[in-house]
Formats: sequence, structure tokens, C-alpha cells
Amino acid sequence: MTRELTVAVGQLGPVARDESRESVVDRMLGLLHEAAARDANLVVFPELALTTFFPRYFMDDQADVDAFFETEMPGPATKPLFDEARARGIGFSLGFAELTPDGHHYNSQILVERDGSVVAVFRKVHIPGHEQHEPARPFQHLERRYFEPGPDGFGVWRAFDGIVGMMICNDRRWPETYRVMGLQGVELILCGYNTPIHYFPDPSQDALQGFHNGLVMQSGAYQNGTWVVGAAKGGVEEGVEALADSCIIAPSGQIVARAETAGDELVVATCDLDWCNNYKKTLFDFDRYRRIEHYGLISAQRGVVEPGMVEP
Ligand code: CDT
Repeated sequence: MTRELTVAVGQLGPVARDESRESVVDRMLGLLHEAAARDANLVVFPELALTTFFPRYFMDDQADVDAFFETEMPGPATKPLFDEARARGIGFSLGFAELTPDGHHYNSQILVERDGSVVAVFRKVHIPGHEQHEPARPFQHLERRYFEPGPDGFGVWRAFDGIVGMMICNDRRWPETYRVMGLQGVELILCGYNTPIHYFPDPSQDALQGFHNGLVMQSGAYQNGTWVVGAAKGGVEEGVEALADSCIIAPSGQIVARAETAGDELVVATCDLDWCNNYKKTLFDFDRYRRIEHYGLISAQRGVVEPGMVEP
């Protein structure tokens, strides 16, 4: 028995600040239909897919912020996506800003099975950027103002005949993200992202955005013997250029499919989940080779403590 799953990335190009959710969902439905025509089992859409990447704007009035958040999923604008996916027997994952009934704000990603049932909602753990308006920047990155870190960590779920996990954008840069899921046997990690090309704190990284994107996801895939799917919102959105380069990465670390444009585009690959075992049962047989007695600092300490320093 092989466990082959055909996975599609539904990469999105720019979403204008005044574009309605209904219009974005229409674009996503177009990609979903194309995915169904290509016999895909699952479509992965980007982080904060339903609106423009609003953390680039400083907003003082919480009502203006909350207008970018979803209070229900599905809601009136997103229900057609749920209905159409269920009708066609195709699953999907979608990034959205989540406002919970008790008032928490998360940067979230939902996973929906082929029968329309909700598998899980993951909440982004590593929240990048800054909290206050920084006028020197050409655009803001105020995720730390608008989102709380997800309290649930990196779970995995039995779905799509495999073991599936999620991470969102900045989470993909941290090796702990993959390893925590790897320790739960993850076989397929789904990641939506919005990555501006310009990184204000160190513009020397601008030219390396594509390299770093591949570097982190390919090494995370290889070192944990898992498929990794990266879904971008790319292109020039409200004057800010964002990385595209959506891709599907095998447990070998090889990119097997990649976006060719920075716009709405479907990227498809058939993923054999049994390929994971080539790595999980050999070089990265965790139970046989890991030396956890030497890894304590990773969860005991957050920042760097150099020799001679007292922990802050
Ligand atoms: N959305 C997101 O997490 N973006 C960050 C940008 C860099 S930090 C300002 C990323 O890690 O791609």
C-alpha cells in the first residue's frame, strides 16, 4: 500500500486593502476548482489569506484592527469555500486572523478534511516584528501589536491518511518548530506565509529572502523526515513586495514543485507519505540516535547566556 496524497498550494498574489473577502474567496475558489480538476486531495492557502497583510499598517483604534479578524469560521464570506470543498471531496488549509469569543487575537490556520469536517485550528507561535509605530520604516510589521502568541504549541493530527501539522510564516525559521512535530511523527507540515522582501533591521538580508525560505523549510523537512508545503502570498501588495516561491518539499529536503510566478498560481505534487520512513527509520531514527541528555538548554532557556554571564 502506498500512501500517496496529491497536494496543491493555492498561492495568492496581492490582496488590495479595499478588496472584499468575497472577492478573495472567489479567487480561492478558482484555485480550488483547478486543484480538483488535477485530482488534488488538499489545497494549502497562505497566511492571512482573506485580507491584505494588515500588520504593515499602524492602527490605534481597535475597531479598525478587528475589522480584519474573523469571529467565525466558516463565516458568511468563507462558507462557499467550505461548501465547494465538501462537494468536490477536497480538503484545504487556510490562514486567517482569528478573534475568539473571549476576545483573544491569534494569527491562525485552519485544516479542513475532504468531508468538510474541521480537523484543527493552529495558532502561530513565533510572532515577529514590533509593537509600536516606528516612523523610520517604509512600512510597519506590527504582528506583535495585533496578535498574541498561540498558547497551544505545535500539535499534529491524524488526517489525510497521515500525520499532519501546521506552522505559520515566521514559525518556519525555528528548528524547534519542526522537531516538536517530528517527535510526534509528523509526515506533512503545512505552512502559509507573507514575507516582505525588505527587512528593515538588516537590509543585507533582502537579497537572501528566497534562499533563507528554502534553507529553513528544506532542512526542517530533511532533519525530521517529513513533507513540507510552503504557501505564499506574493507579489507587490499595496506597494510592498513579498516573496512568492511557494513550494512542496520532500522528506529528502528536495523541492519537488515550485511556483513560477508571484501571482495566483496552483503548485501541485503527489506526495508519498511512506517516503518519510526512508529518513525516520534510518539516519533520523530519533529513538536510536538522539542524545536528549545534551539538549536540556533548548527548553530551559530562551535567550543566549554566554560564559561568565548571569542568566537575565
Ligand atoms: N508573516 C511573517 O511572519 N513574516 C516574517 C517577516 C520577517 S519578520 C519582520 C517572516 O518570518 O517571514
